[in-house]
Amino acid sequence: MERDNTVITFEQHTLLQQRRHPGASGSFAWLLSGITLATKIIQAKVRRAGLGDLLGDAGATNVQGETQQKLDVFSNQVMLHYLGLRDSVGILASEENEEPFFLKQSADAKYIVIFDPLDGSSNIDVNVSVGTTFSILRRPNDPHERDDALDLLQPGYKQVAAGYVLYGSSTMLVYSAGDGVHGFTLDPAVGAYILSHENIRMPEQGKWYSVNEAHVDSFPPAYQNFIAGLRSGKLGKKYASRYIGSMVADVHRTLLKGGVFLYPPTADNPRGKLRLMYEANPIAFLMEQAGGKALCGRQRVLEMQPETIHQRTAIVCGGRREMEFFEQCLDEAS
Ligand code: AHM
Ligand code: MG
Repeated sequence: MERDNTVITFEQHTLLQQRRHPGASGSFAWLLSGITLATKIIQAKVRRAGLGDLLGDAGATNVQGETQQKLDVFSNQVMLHYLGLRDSVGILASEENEEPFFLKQSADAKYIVIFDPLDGSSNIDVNVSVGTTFSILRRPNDPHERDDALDLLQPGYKQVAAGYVLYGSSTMLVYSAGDGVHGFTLDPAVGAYILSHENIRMPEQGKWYSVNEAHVDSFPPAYQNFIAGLRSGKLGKKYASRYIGSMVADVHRTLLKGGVFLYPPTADNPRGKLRLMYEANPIAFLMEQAGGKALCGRQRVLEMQPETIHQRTAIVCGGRREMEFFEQCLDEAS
């Protein structure tokens, strides 16, 4: 068969990557198939969001005190179900559940998956893009060496793999297992995620910053100066703003087109709004793998030691030039 006519599916791609790791059992690829299956089911539901009785809140609040949308509840159940069926998944944790699920203790159950099943779901009612984020960690193979709580609370640099699925004008899975960032677009005719963006590299400099500017008065001075500097042309061009308010969509644009995405500390959220373990960590992992950076103040997001699974963090992530300028603003404000 001619190379030009072939397509590479996500499954083929991960199996090829696995072959580079001697001794890989295939259980990791099987785990990933739980994510692809669950997100295909979620996207099918999201695509029908204006039909039937899928819109609106489910009449409950989640652990963050936020109203749960019907699609949040559905997406969470789907992720828990299909990942829970994988023998290699020992622990699952979700934005929608206060406590993690400690599922299995067998030697095979060596992975932890932490996810936000439907980030940005308050946007669903107005047909704006939403996404699923996930972070995969490893626990010791030997059940006697395990400590469930400690195994769960690992810093982001220990992620084995991470990614997101964006339910946008097309459905796209963006993923890294530490060998670069690769994007797969769901071909609805085939029902498979097809490699469409191999080895994504962030532009060193973009032209947009992405932040909820309504809170700018309560940002710390370094963040205020950073945004003012981008707007006034300190990096050689005057930046424009783009903010959807749906993290996966804002990050996806930043990853492909460059620029910077940030959610600084604010008066309402002094530690930032986004959740470290299932929002900031997957994003930071992808940004770094694509040649960018992700910081919480001066600290690398991936080096932050989590204290709880639902802890929040501030984040600034983007291309090399913008991030250098952010660090300069931190120096000048101190
Ligand atoms: P969610 O997990 O409740 O959906 O909230 C997270 C969302 C992100 O997608 C987005 O970046 C952020 O909240 C937007 O917050 P704000 O409306 O304060 O700008
Ligand atoms: Mg979320």
